[in-house]
This record gives sequence, C-alpha cells and structure tokens, in this order.
Amino acid sequence: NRFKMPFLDRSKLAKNPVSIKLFGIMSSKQTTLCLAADLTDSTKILNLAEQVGPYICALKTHIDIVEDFHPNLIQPLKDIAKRHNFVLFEDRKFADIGNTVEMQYSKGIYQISSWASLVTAHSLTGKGVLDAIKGAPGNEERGVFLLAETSAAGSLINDTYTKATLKLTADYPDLVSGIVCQNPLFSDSPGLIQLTPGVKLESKGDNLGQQYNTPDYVVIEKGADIAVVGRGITEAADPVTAAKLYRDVLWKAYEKRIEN
Ligand code: 6AU
Repeated sequence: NRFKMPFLDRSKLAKNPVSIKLFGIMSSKQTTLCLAADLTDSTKILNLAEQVGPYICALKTHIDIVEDFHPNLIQPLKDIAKRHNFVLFEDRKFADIGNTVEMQYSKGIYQISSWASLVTAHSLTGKGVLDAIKGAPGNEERGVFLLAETSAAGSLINDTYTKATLKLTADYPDLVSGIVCQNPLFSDSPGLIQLTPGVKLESKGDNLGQQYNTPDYVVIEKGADIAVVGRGITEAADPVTAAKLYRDVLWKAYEKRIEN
C-alpha cells in the first residue's frame, strides 16, 4: 500500500519518466513541497524560484496570469529548475477536445510542451485530452496530473466522475504521473503520485471558495504525497522562511506516515 512505502521504493514501480524523476528529487532533497508561484510579474517569479528552489520538488505556474510574459522568461526558469533540481509544472487544466488541447499544449505564445515537464488536465472530455498530450510535439519527458477532485467549495465533481477519472488513469500508465485530489482515492498504485492543493498552516479558506487543510492532515489523514502551497508562501512576510517551514513540516508528516 502506497501510504506506507518510501518514495524511493515507489519510484521503481512508476512508469512515467517524470514521476520517476520526481520520486528521486523528493527523496534526495527531502521535500514534497510544490510551490504554486501564482505571481503576475516575471521577475518576481524568477526571484522566488531562485530563493525557494532548494526547498521544493516542483514549481507550479499559471503562465497565463503573467502580465509581462515574454518567451525570454522560459530559459532562465529552466536554468533555475535545473540548478536547484526541481520540475516545472504548468497548471493549465486542459479541458477541451483533443485537437484543441494539442494546440493549447504545444502552440501559442506559451508553447507549454517545450518547457513544462508536468501539466494538469481535467478528465471531463475523456481520453482525447490524454491522447493529445501524449502525441503533441515538445519535450519527450512529460507527465500529466489528472484532476479527480478539487479543493473548491461547491465543486460539481461527484463520486462517479472521480471514479471514472481513476479508471482513465489506469489506461495511460506511461503518461499519467498522478492524481490531483483531496482524499486518499488510490492505495494500490504506488507508482502514482497524489498531489493535493488547498494546503495552509493557518486560515480556513479565502473569499472565493478555496478550502484549506493543514500539512499534517493532508499527508497523514488524506494520503497526499506532494502538497501544493501557494499563498501560504507567496503572501508570507518572509516567503523563503515559509517555504522552508512548509518543507520541514510536510517531510516530517511523510516520515511519520511511513513509519507506523
Ligand atoms: O495555496 P493557494 O490557495 O494560494 O493556491 C492553490 C493552487 C492554485 C490553484 O490553481 C491550484 O493550487 N489548485 C488545483 C490544482 C493544483 O490543480 C486544484 C484544486 O483543486 N485546487 C487548487 O487550489 O494555483
């Protein structure tokens, strides 16, 4: 059962190359922290990435919120990711027909497939989304996190949808890195990674329906492997200290989970 297994053992059971890489990074850097770098200014993103790089396994972007986006942002971001050994993750949440997704993933000004090792996708439109991401031009090394649940209050996703999403995942073992969810939905696929957003040490939510849980709770009670933290870090008085704190608390929770 995946909850008790160390990441290094799980890496041997993973089929997606980015998952294998992630498990390795998580083990060697002792971090399960994915930073949601939801900032609208390129320089601020680069500065934050440089400063918190040692404490994260992945940097998650919403590249379409960057107000001064220029393709020149990408190379320095890739350099920082390489230097600090973390993965670039574009939270695009693809949700269209395959043909459109293929273009959204590889074309336009963002050319996501050329730099993001990981992307998120909704399972809403079915297998076409995964076929499109699998076949599109770009980096060879790619992985998808499929959304099976969300942290949003009043989400329309129900149990049937969540189960169907897990079933779809099973058909694409070499492409799907893991699942975005709030509950321990799968225990028997140790190669898959559970990514859980809505994580904060304090505060219950925001005024737009975000719901938060603590690091301990999501890792120990809810089975999160990687925790996504955005404003808990970006809006902290000292984001670097906050990132280190989240890294430490999350890692301790993981160690506690696998030991008993
Ligand atoms: O910590 P926050 O609330 O500042 O940021 C949470 C981040 C945001 C959301 O777009 C994302 O996590 N997110 C996702 C993801 C990762 O796909 C799914 C979800 O259910 N809830 C959620 O907040 O960048």
